[in-house]
Amino acid sequence: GAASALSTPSEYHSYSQTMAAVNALVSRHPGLMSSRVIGTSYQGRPIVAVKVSDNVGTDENEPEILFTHNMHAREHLTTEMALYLLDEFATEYGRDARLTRLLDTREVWIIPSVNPDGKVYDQDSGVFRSWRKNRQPNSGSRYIGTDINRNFAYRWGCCGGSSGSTSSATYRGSGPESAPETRVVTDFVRSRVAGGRQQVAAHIDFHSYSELILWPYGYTYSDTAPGLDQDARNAYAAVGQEMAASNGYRPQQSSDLYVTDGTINDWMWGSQGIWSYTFEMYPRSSSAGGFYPPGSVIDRETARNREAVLILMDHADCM
Ligand code: ING
Ligand code: ZN
Repeated sequence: GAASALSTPSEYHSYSQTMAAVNALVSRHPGLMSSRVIGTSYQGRPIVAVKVSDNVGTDENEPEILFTHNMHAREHLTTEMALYLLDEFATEYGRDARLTRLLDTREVWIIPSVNPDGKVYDQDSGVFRSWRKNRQPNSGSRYIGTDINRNFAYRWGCCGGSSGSTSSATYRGSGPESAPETRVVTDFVRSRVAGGRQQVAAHIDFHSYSELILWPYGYTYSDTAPGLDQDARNAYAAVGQEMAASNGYRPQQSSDLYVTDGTINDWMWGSQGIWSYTFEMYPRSSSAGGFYPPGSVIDRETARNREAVLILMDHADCM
């Protein structure tokens, strides 16, 4: 029945368990992984980025690939995706020839939780609350929170799919980058510019659910948007379809799903020139558990994206 398709909070790593698992992996693999606190959430929790590469202590002037997770509080499978990738890189480096080559020639950044306050609020009271936003109060309102994925500064609030109402789950915030968590991500990405060049070539923002691969722009249906000419559209679609062939997700431009402004994908592409995808993970529909599928699917549904991640890492040298 429907109840058996749902999970309990303890079936997923909590925020503190996630950080403990990350720290354990990093300390066991000091030549391959290092972590740094790139900023803090509204409530003061550390937001951590883990770098994975050979010679991890050196900025080697290799193409960089960024993976962001758990921007939306209730999308706990995406945090598990970060732990899966870290564990896979730690285990398979030096064993799997392709993965080893990719880590030797690229630098990977993983941010396991962009929204730690939201994750804690959703998970740590013993019952899931289906929370999406961060936990930042809004002045003059009793409603809490900004949708971080409507708070980015490229065409913020221009066009639709975000709300100006603090009670909405897609509240865009009082201004672009008004959420500290948005700012932590954008400051980090801007910090990767060296010699006038953005070193991050490619990015996936992991969400759930629907089993989709999305790419910019979200804010417009137009074929003639700045920065998105026909060649770029074709390249987005080609790599999107290649990744989708490996995981069975459905690939499409994000505005083909629905118009959204202020998303991370539009900012990454429109303002930084970074090839930026959203993965909407398992399940395909709410009947299989929605945001809270049973913990028994975690191994399968994270490993399902291994190939797609390696495909994007492979392409990053010509993006
Ligand atoms: N979905 C994404 C959202 O932020 C999305 C879908 C991402 C649409 C990027 C457009 C661009 O609404 C979830 N589940 O959060
Ligand atoms: Zn989401």
